Amino acid sequence: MQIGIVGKPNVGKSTFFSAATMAPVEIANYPFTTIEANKGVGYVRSKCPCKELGIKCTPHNSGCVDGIRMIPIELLDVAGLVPDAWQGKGLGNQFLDDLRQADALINVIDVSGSTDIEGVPGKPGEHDPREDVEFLKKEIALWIREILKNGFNRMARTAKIKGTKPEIILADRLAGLKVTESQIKTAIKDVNPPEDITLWDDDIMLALAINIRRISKPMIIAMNKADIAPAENIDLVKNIGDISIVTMAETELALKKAHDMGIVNYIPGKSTFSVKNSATLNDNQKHALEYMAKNMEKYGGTGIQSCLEKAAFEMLDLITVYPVEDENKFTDHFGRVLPDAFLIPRGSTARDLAYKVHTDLGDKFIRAVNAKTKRTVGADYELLDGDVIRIIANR
Ligand SMILES: Nc1nc2c(ncn2[C@@H]2O[C@H](COP(=O)(O)OP(=O)(O)OP(=O)(O)O)[C@@H](O)[C@H]2O)c(=O)[nH]1
Ligand SMILES: [Mg+2]
Repeated sequence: MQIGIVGKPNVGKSTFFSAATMAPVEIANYPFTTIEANKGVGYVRSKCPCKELGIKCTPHNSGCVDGIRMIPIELLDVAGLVPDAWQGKGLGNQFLDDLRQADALINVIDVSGSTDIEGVPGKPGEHDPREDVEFLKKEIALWIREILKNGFNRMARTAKIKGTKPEIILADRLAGLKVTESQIKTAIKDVNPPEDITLWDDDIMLALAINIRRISKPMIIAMNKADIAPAENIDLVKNIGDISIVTMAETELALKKAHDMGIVNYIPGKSTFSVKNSATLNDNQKHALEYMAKNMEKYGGTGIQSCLEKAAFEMLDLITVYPVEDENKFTDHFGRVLPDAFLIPRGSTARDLAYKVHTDLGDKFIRAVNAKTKRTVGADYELLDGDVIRIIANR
């Protein structure tokens, strides 16, 4: 699973990325600081079955702190996008190509309105943050439309003669974009275009592109720089009706660094932190920490952790499952207890999980055992959040 961090330049995408992954990346108050995409790993939290099962886990692909699993999720920080990027403006559409593999998008916006549509700094309240939301959706849709249109006319004529289904033609255009045929089918149904696909014009293609993006790359809005935002700006963006969350990426990054330096105790996702030894701090540090504490109280935290979790568990509707080799000891081959936590879409089956562990395990699947209940389940068993599963396959 990969989440793309997108938005206009200078809104705090790299700050968000760095705070979530703790990877050192370039951050600066001017547009186009990031040119090459940054790839890294962030974490989402989910209750580990160790407590409920009364066992001590030895995590391998993830971490477990006090019965809370920290499960890895891939993040991608791309270059800023300006209006008409799809036609090559700004850094152009190269970075749009970086987003091909993304399963969901976090649109980081400057809710303070202190940067214009191209990311040039100004004062809070000068720019309408709703524009940051609308232009981005349009740019991505226009980019998808260009991909759809490439070679479409010729294919449409052949398809008309052969009677090929339109979703097959479109899926072929969008190969490599992580869009499924069934998602395209849903998008076509929503647009309801003429049956004769040779009649599909630019407007129809745009409507299809908008729907394909909405279905295949759902988007959450991170209302960043909330610490300096006029209160009414947050309401304006909320009123658009999209899934959104208030964020303060700079605060999250500062707190994580202060935690690593032993200045504060801060657990990501919490709405408070504690100062370890205030006697050692200078006045500037004290003021900065007080300012951060006040903003966090106002918004219930920095929003970074919640944003990732909303994206994973609400937008993508992922659940967590734990494959094991021994259903009695809950261990893998090496005796590690509940080693791996996998994020998988709700509705996935035991066989889907087998394929996720290893192609061979999927191909040679015989049956599975629900390790919590010790019941045997079949290939079509629909996994539940927190399931511990042993897969039995042919050797
Ligand atoms: N006040 C405030 N400033 C922030 C916040 N997050 C980031 N910034 C500042 O915004 C500026 C831009 O941050 P970046 O992370 O480089 O932004 P970006 O979106 O990656 O920019 P490009 O790579 O140029 O597209 C920097 O000066 C950050 O310190 C925040 O939550 N609050
Ligand atoms: Mg950047």
